[in-house]
Amino acid sequence: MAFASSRSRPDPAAAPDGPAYLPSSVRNMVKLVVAGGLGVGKTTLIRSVSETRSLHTEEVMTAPSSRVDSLAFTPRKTHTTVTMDFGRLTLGESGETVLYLFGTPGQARFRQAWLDTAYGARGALVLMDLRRPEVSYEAMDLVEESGMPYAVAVNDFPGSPVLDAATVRADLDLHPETPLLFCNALERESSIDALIGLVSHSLDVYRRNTGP
Ligand SMILES: Nc1nc2c(ncn2[C@@H]2O[C@H](COP(=O)(O)OP(=O)(O)OP(=O)(O)O)[C@@H](O)[C@H]2O)c(=O)[nH]1
Ligand SMILES: [Mg+2]
Repeated sequence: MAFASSRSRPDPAAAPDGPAYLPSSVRNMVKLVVAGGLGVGKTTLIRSVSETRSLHTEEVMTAPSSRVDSLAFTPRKTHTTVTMDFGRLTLGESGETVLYLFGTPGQARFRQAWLDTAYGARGALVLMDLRRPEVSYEAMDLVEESGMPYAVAVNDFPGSPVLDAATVRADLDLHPETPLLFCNALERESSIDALIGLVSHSLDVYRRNTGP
């Protein structure tokens, strides 16, 4: 299924009732999670795409936490998500599908918050930093255990190894049906495209499971 979306962020001043209200065109509401290890760009992606002012429960990273939460690859990072991020994005030619985006914490010690945040989601976008793919393995395990459809999105950081899709798929041992997508979480366009890839895949899986 093809999806379009408004590529420019709505101007709150242009809509008298503001973008906080759902337009009457909306027919489908879909909860998705954005998952992945510490610092892979979950909060950044939701901030980039959300058409409403996104919400974030973040705490300052402390000196003691630096012993377990390595910032070697993201030295400018000052905060970490401790419960969730939340944003909204409308898709479709006439704005008929709205995505509710929930970002999860990245660390294993926030597992319960991860499970609570992901509850009821229809799909997951697992972000991957190819400089350190192992930090997202636990999130992939959680997503697989949950049984929800998911796609893997490689987030483009400076210094990321340049690998072709076949190599990444093999390295991550991805199922042939799992979409492998590429994005830059700092950019709205490629992040929306990754979410559209996930939605299309999730729809295919649900249609197949529920029959014609
Ligand atoms: N260059 C580049 N930097 C990015 C990208 N995505 C995120 N960053 C930076 O990487 C750092 C970590 O991003 P976050 O969005 O906080 O990562 P997170 O996955 O939410 O992290 P936790 O909540 O701590 O697990 C921030 O300083 C971002 O600005 C990207 O696509 N490209
Ligand atoms: Mg975060």
